[in-house]
Amino acid sequence: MRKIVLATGNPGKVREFSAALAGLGIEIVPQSAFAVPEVEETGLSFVENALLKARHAARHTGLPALADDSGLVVDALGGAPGIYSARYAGPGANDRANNTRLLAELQGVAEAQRSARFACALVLLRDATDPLPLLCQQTWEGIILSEPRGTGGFGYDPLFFVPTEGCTSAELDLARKNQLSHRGRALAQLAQELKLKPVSAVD
Ligand code: ITT
Repeated sequence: MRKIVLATGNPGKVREFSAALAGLGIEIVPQSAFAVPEVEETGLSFVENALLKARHAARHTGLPALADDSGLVVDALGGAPGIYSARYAGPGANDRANNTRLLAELQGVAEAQRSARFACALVLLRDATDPLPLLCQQTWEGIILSEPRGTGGFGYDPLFFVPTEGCTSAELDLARKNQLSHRGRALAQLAQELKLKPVSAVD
């Protein structure tokens, strides 16, 4: 079985990755199993940060590494919180504090102006010096509510209303969220590419 280190410290992402990649004959090992220290996310785009995380984990473990950098892009806020989504309410902020700040920033903004999207850049490096990373990027459109709904998912899910489903992403079960979401669709794209590649490509 091919072993890939998953370069994330976010348990919500680990759940989604594991479900989406089940059945591909890949063993996904979270970087916590190797005590990989966190890397500073100094990039100015999702893809740059995903590369930083994947390269860091590949270097530490000697394994192929998969990383996601993702975030919420809100039109009325000029694209914020964007690449700073995890730390919107300050360094080390938790989901509740980030959601509180988002609601405060959007106070008084009418529903028609509350459009937003989740974005995900997914990177797979075969090793730390891989010159040709596999890269998949996807977005997911929604509207930011004025109060949270639902208990599933993580991050901004309770505020992210998905018009096509008539509920927030925190009200979707994990399988449905993975079918629709930025990360789920980037993972499906990656899975497709991996199936087309010989096993040695990620060994
Ligand atoms: P790692 O860097 O260790 O992977 P992180 O949570 O810091 O974990 P990011 O830097 O990619 O990850 O920040 C992504 C943030 O964007 C995440 O913390 C959430 O606040 C938000 N986010 C991304 N995808 C989301 C989703 O599917 N549902 C809700 N919020 C999401």
